[in-house]
Amino acid sequence: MLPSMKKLATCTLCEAACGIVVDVSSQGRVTGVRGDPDDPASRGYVCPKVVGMQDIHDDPDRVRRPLVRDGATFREASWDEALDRAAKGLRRVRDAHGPDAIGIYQGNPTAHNLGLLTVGQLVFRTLGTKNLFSASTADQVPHMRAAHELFGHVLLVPVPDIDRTDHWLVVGANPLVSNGSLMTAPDVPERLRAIRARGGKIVVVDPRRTRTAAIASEHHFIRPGTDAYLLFAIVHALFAENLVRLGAVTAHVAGVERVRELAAPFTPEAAAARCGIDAAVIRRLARELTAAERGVVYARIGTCTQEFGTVASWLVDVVNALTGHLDVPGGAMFNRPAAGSPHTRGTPGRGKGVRFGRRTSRVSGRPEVFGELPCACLAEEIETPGDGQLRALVTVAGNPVLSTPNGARLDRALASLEFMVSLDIYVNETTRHADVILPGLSPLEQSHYDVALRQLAIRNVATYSPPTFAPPRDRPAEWETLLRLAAIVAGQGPDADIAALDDFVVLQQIEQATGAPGSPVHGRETAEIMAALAPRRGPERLLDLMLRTGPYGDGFGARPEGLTLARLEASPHGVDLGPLEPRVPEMLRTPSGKIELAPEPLVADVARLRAGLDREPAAMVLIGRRDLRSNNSWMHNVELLVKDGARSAMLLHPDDAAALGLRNGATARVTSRASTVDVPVEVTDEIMPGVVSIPHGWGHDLPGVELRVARRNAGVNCNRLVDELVLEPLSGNAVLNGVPVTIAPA
Ligand SMILES: Nc1nc2c(c(=O)[nH]1)N[C@H]1C(S)=C(S)[C@@H](COP(=O)(O)OP(=O)(O)OC[C@H]3O[C@@H](n4cnc5c(=O)[nH]c(N)nc54)[C@H](O)[C@@H]3O)O[C@H]1N2
Ligand SMILES: Nc1nc2c(c(=O)[nH]1)N[C@H]1C(S)=C(S)[C@@H](COP(=O)(O)OP(=O)(O)OC[C@H]3O[C@@H](n4cnc5c(=O)[nH]c(N)nc54)[C@H](O)[C@@H]3O)O[C@H]1N2
Ligand code: SF4
Ligand SMILES: [Mo]
Repeated sequence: MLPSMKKLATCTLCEAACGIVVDVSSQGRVTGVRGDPDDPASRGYVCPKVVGMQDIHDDPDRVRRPLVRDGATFREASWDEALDRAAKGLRRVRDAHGPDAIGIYQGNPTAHNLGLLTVGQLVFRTLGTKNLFSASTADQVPHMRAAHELFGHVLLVPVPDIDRTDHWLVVGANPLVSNGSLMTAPDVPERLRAIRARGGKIVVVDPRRTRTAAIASEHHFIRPGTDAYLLFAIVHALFAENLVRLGAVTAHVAGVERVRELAAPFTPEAAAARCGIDAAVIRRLARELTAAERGVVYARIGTCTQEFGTVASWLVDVVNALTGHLDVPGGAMFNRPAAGSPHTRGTPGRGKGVRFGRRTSRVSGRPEVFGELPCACLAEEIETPGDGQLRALVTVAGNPVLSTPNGARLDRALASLEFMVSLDIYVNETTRHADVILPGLSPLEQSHYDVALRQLAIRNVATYSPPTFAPPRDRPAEWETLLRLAAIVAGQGPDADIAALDDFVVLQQIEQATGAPGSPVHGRETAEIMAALAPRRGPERLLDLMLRTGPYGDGFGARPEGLTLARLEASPHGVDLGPLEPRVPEMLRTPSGKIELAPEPLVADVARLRAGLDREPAAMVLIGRRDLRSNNSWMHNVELLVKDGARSAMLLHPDDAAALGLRNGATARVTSRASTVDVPVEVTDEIMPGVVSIPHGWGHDLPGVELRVARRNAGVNCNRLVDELVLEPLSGNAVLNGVPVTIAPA
């Protein structure tokens, strides 16, 4: 008998990427999952969701064999049969209607999956469709758009240096519960405690008194959707009171005068009337920010998934710049990711820029952003007949029926598709519509390096985790499944040479590196680099290439002390590459080589914001929320996390409850432009009057959903209420927060 073992891994369930120790019994079963005290970033911390790593692995409902549709239900099939059917279905649609008749929707776990993020992304391109959708347009695209305009690259989203700040203004985020977002910061509780312990201040601006607000020095209610007014008023006050200081970045900023002009109408008094925060408080927030030696503003979902999301995200960066907190310790800083990034390659300090809206969506003419169309347009693109209609869909690690606006409409639209393939590990609200489900692996059967989220970490850390368990022989990794699927779609038989395709994928990347003037391997022989990467394959080979050509890499011999995947393997707890360091101007990729504080497309949207100043706000609006023991839509099948039932009640202020005649526990009927839902009410003064909150990700009671635990605690899908027709114009992002609703007793 084998002895029991402890295996090091990374929790892939949220952005924090905590290091974990998995206890494995002699029978090969997981007996426990705990924090790894020697992980340089997470230092032993884990949150309650970590049980999901074990539970999902063991979950009897998890899809382990391919499923193919058989009338109204699914039956298990061999990989050969399922792949053949998937490929035939996609080919049929492509041959009849062209490659753009196939859509791809990628969900959030893609960002936590090494295979999907590396090989996967390159394979999707081979399907040749321009109809790409993802959860990003229900999430962070406004931040990316702003970062792109100001700093020249989508991944140059500044990260709050919370380990060194003494003044943290948190707007529309609840990091104590979400564990941080666009801010890879495991163990938020301890990091927040440390700010307070060193005499620092935390100020939270949120329509709800969240857990983060509760431990903050100060909390202000804000009317949903009005963050841009607050932030502009702070800018106004900074100029009016002569408090602007650009500090370290002074020589590199363009557009300051333009920002001053733009801020003119947004006096603290005018903003106060819209956002509900006193003018005197707004002025004080401005003064305190500039006075703080190490201060930073940080905003997330509440500020970006709303009507003025891109402008608000931009203004966060503007306030950080104007208060001298950009690119300095304790302020808003830029990561230097070990696995490389376009902003660690190419010509330092200057870039080409990207054009937006090179094409628009077919039905409602929404501009593309970063090559994608808004996920809110998915249903109309499927439903609307005509040239270019979407007739097939591939979903990858996504559950848009619960996650994207007007879920009920999308649900109907998916049912009307000619063909659908889902790469997923559950039969859920979305994948139940598929003709073929190709299962991925359990989180403990996959290796991990967080190619995406380490780019936004509050500390430069590089960690590689091998799989805890080798997947069963008959279960390929998702990148292999994708390569095979793409090969068969392209016309190769079921015995397509996956190894050759994998070689082809990496060769292209090597050629890019050897051809790039700034690269440490510039001018070297492709074959030499290829040989140095042997015998690795798939994601590991691409990762090794990225690490070795990255800013700390060994450059394949150019810097022998540098980082390689082998070195990470020899340091299983992770390699600490130190705190964030100032990077302006070297990281800038704007065509001007400046920080563009007043970029034209954002400036143009200020007129819309101004017009909003005089608008009568809706009497009642809906916002979302997150819960510590829930993760978007897909962890409600974990018994330990839902044992007290669904937590999707609607929070309602006592004054509103009294006016509406609704008592705690009563059922309310909530109506929006999109739909009507009935939802239980929780009366609480933690929510501001005129605002209700329902979390997303619930609503598991649809027919055909094979999630036994989740079905028992189905909850309500708040995205049935979210309007798919109202999008933030600059980013195409869904407006998830601030949705006008009317409420009555059910
Ligand atoms: N109203 C409202 N709506 C929201 C939000 C909100 O705040 N309010 N938040 C938005 C945000 S920020 C996000 S990120 C989106 C999330 O939107 P989605 O990404 O569409 O939804 P998830 O719930 O994350 O679904 C993840 C899916 O991936 C599957 N999965 C998990 N692991 C793997 C794997 O390794 N491989 C494969 N192939 N599949 C896997 C799960 O079974 C599940 O089907 O929701 C958005 N929707
Ligand atoms: N436990 C848990 N952790 C998660 C997730 C999860 O589902 N559960 N999801 C993960 C994902 S995909 C993401 S993107 C991150 C998100 O991370 P966060 O953004 O930190 O998460 P939220 O809890 O959605 O916080 C948004 C806050 O904005 C507030 N809000 C709503 N509207 C407005 C507004 O108009 N203005 C302002 N100022 N505030 C507003 C809400 O009340 C809420 O407190 O969390 C990640 N971590
Ligand atoms: S915070 Fe929780 S869910 Fe997120 S990585 Fe850490 S343990 Fe996993
Ligand atoms: Mo997200």
